[in-house]
Amino acid sequence: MIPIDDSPIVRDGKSLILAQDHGLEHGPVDFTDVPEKLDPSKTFETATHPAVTAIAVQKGIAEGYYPSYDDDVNLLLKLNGTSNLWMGEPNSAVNCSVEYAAEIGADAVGFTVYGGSNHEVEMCEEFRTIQENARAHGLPVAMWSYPRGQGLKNDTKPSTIAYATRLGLELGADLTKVKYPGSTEAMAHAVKCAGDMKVVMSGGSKITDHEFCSLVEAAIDAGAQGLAVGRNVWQREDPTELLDALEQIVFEDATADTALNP
Ligand code: FBP
Repeated sequence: MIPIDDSPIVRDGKSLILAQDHGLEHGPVDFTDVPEKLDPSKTFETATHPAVTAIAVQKGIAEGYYPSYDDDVNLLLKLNGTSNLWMGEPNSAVNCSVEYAAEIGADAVGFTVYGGSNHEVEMCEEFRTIQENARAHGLPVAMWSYPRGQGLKNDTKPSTIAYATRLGLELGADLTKVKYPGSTEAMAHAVKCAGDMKVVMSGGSKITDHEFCSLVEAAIDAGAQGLAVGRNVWQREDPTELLDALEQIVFEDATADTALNP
């Protein structure tokens, strides 16, 4: 097993993952205000910013666009995903194997688990296969740990997020991505529940630069090892300034105020 700290998706123990799987997860509606970003090469360009340690995309996007960026961008390939057209209990179809991810040059793989869903058992069993195959290929595994389902009305409750990080640790993820539970204290508890596994904060819908950087600062202060962000970066016309600030907050422990007003 290769320690995740030796993986290219980690720099100085931290990660800043740029996610763009929204066309599948949410549908093209996320691109309404930024139609030019429907072209995935724009997000691959953004991922060449030095702050970004990996881009997280689905197989079809990776096949088409990653070959032009494989020297400049690290690839975290999502191996399952679901669309907003699916109206059932949360579930996510496995749409790529670890073997194929390795073949197309992935540096890590990602997998969503909806703990608490009526499909939790099959998702955890699928995760087992992915995790063991990833170990065999020397690829780190990132879990999108998003407890949700008919019995879970609040998916950012502190106890739910603490359970989400613990689930990642116990199932063998190297890094687990969770939503921000609303306070530094709650995030610190969720990080503690994760043992030696890395925890990164999920982005959420777009807010102002200052609001977002303050949230990231709070998560880092709580011990999180970075973030996996989508809309808050690529929905900006030019995300360079925000990425400059995030680089300082994530990797240099700067505050949101100093990072945004250098
Ligand atoms: P955002 O930063 O835009 O929230 O993206 C992170 C992410 O995990 C994506 O990988 C995924 O498409 C999306 O959030 C899922 O969001 P939701 O909470 O609506 O399922």
